[in-house]
Amino acid sequence: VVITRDQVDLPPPAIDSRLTLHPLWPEIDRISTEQITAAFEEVGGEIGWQLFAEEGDMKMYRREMEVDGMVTDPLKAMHKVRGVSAREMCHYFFNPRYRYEWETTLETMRIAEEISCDALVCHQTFKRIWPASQRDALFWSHVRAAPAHTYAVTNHSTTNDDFPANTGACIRLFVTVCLACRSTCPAGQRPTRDNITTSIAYCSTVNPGGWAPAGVLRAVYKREYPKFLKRFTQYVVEQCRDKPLAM
Ligand code: 16C
Repeated sequence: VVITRDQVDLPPPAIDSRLTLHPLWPEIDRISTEQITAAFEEVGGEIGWQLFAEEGDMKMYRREMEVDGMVTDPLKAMHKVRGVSAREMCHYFFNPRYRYEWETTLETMRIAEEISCDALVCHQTFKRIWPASQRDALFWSHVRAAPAHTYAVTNHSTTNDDFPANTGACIRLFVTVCLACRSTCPAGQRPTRDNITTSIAYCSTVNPGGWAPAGVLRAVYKREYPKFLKRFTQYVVEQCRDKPLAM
């Protein structure tokens, strides 16, 4: 078996011990656990989820919410992708090396801290949405395995003295994102590229951190979230096509 460079840094099956020694670990562990549990909860039971985009297996829901007059609508998306594993999906979402290839809202990205092979702190600036000010974000990102062929990435805003908020042209936004993926294949069969299906639950809450016109903001996310999920899943399918399946 030839191990390619792409596969050596796949999400680990167990938490890296360097992460458990880091001051952020209690928060990273608590929020990741909460987010992964919530990601797989059905939208049907909860009141207020409105379907706003649907295409093939992809369904996107939002709940209208405002905090201090700012739109902070939580988003929840469900999708199904064939031919790739949960671990592969999370590898491409977590690893900053691939980010410019699928993330279209990005202007710049810097790694503020490499905590462990499964956690880092990332600073990003985004394309400006007229007429609002440009935004940036500083968030930890953690990838982990969970029972039942599940992998998940959680991103959550944090602080770092080297990346102070609201000092330059950008307003700092706050984000909590979880991409949770679960792979299945027909009972009694060994998973292969031809029989594997991965269910995706993507949850995102963005607080714009300062004034942004509500109408523009809702119009932008209604366009950008479906674009992101379609583009990202398609990107992973293409990246994996000729590689051995990584479970
Ligand atoms: O989860 C996603 N990406 C991850 C890796 O980058 C990470 C990023 C989270 C940040 C999400 C906030 C994005 C704000 C973008 C604002 C500029 C968009 C300009 C586009 C116009 C060409 O977890 C995938 C994220 C997909 C993002 C979809 C867009 C959501 C917009 C939400 C409203 C932001 C308010 C900005 C106030 C002006």
